[in-house]
Amino acid sequence: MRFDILTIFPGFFESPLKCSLIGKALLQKKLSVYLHDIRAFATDRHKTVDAIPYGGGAGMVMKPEPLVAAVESVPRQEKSLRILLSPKGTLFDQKMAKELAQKDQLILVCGRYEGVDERVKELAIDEEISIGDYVLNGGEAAALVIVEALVRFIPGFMGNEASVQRESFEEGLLEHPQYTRPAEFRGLKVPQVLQSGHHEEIEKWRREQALKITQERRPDLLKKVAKEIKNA
Ligand code: 6GU
Repeated sequence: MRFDILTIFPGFFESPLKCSLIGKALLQKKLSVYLHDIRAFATDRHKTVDAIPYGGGAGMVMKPEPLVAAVESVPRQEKSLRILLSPKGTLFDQKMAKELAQKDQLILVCGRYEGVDERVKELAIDEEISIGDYVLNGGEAAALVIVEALVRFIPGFMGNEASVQRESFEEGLLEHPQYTRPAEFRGLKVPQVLQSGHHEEIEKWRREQALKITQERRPDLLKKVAKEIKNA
């Protein structure tokens, strides 16, 4: 899978892309990430990428010319999608991650300032995506979130394929509690059932715990699962 990230802060991505499983996958060429500096596509002396909004108001708006030129400079693969990261976008979730992971290439455009000129969306963007109901200074952190959520679907990325399926949200529920050794730590014991070796009982306990924590913290997810079952 190939990611092209368009940003005015390419340096933002350097360290996170070097670390951990993503860094390893990049070295192994299971994944490629190309960074594109939007400012390099500004044509004036000052390399201007933003300007004041028509109609007035606070903040700056990203100008259309450098942004559209930057998107158009990216070579396209067969199954490719151009995404604008913005707090006004469709909410990103695990279902969307799974769908986007089927693409060959994602072109991630990091919005900055108070927004981007609306015409950019018509000319050079297929989808607008938000990662949650809060405001970030720009789409850079959101682009990293999307890369990290998607690479987990690349075959061989995780090393342990089963864990992709089992984890939170894959079944629409939050994950059950986990324990490792020692069996007792500062007087706190690992639940007996997990030490029993009784696989059916362990599965039953985990299912109950997942339902309990989901009911407590995310009752909205339980409603979503119920609806999916009804519609199946
Ligand atoms: Cl994608 N961008 C910005 N600026 N803020 C956000 C966001 C994106 N998603 C949630 N908040």
